[in-house]
Amino acid sequence: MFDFKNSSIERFAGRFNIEGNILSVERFGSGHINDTFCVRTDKVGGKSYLLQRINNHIFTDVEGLMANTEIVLTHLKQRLADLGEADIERKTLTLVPTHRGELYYGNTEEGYWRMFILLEGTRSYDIVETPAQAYSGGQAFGNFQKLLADLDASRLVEILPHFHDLDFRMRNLREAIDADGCGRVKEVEDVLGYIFEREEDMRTVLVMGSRGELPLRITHNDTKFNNVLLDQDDRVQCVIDLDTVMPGYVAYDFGDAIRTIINSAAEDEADLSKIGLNIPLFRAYTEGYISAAKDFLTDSEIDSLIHGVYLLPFMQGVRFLTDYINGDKYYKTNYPTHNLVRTHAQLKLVREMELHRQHLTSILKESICA
Ligand code: GN1
Ligand code: MG
Repeated sequence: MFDFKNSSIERFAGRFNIEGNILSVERFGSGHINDTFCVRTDKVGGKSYLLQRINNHIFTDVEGLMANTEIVLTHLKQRLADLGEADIERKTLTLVPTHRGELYYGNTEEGYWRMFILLEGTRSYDIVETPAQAYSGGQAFGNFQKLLADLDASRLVEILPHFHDLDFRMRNLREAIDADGCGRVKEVEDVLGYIFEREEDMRTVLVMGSRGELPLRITHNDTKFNNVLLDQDDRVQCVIDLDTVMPGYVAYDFGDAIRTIINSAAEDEADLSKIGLNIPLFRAYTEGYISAAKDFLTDSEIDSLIHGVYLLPFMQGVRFLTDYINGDKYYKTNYPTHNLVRTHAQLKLVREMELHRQHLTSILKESICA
């Protein structure tokens, strides 16, 4: 667990090329992997910054990760400039280099650190509140895919291979069960039964991909709604968290966004009765996404979107459960059964979706025809 004192965090912030003297450093955001801090300075009217400690147990190739981030940001800025957009600095993240001109600072003892400019006047939502916000989110991720469509994927390191490959995730789960390092398998037998029953149905996107029906595009791969910044009027400002930008199928990005948007409760809600589907938000996100992506999506990709919707909460449940069985080594947890509670919450969402399968499918069809 992270236990640096604020004074040492200030020391790391001081490695970067910031304007002014540091006034304060505070924890920021709700990510499960990296540690993020907001750094404010005494420069009047000056910028504030986000300092992040990269989780190098997960992102073992920090050099590759940061090279990817720079390639993606440079491409996004160039494409926005080509389109004649104003205010590009507020529409993409901007890295702040170290005093030595490097993209990150770090080593095995002190950890690995990077810095971005904080986009003032923006906010992210862990739970979506209005259809306007959901629509903006859909536009944001649709545009993101569109802007990256002409980036040569071979320039990017595949930073976490097989990230959304269900077969890989199921293999990890089976290995965790076989090892049963913490003796937790016994208490999760019911959940495992539910997962194995659905495994084959959930392979549809993989099957479509292996038949060559789905193009690999550069996708975001972590399209939780809180990875979009909206402005004060809930218009799209910027897509954040570029750590997992890699080749993938659009159904993965669509499904992961819907997973967080359609849920009327938090990702880790313990009271399962609170987990239901907010259908108007599903419709709004879908319309926003299709409005941005309809020019480039193929018919098969459109057909794949609904399968992504079931797959992503299912796969997230599998990932949380695997980590629970392994003794909570991957995700940050706030209490001992946190990963199990998260698992139940994700699988409840899948069950709700199964109940509303026809309704969701018809909304998708309507949005595409609109
Ligand atoms: C992690 O970093 P964060 O919290 O945005 C995870 C995602 C999961 C998400 C679940 C690199 O994302 O894949 O969907 O938690 N990122 C990684 O909330 O594993
Ligand atoms: Mg992330």
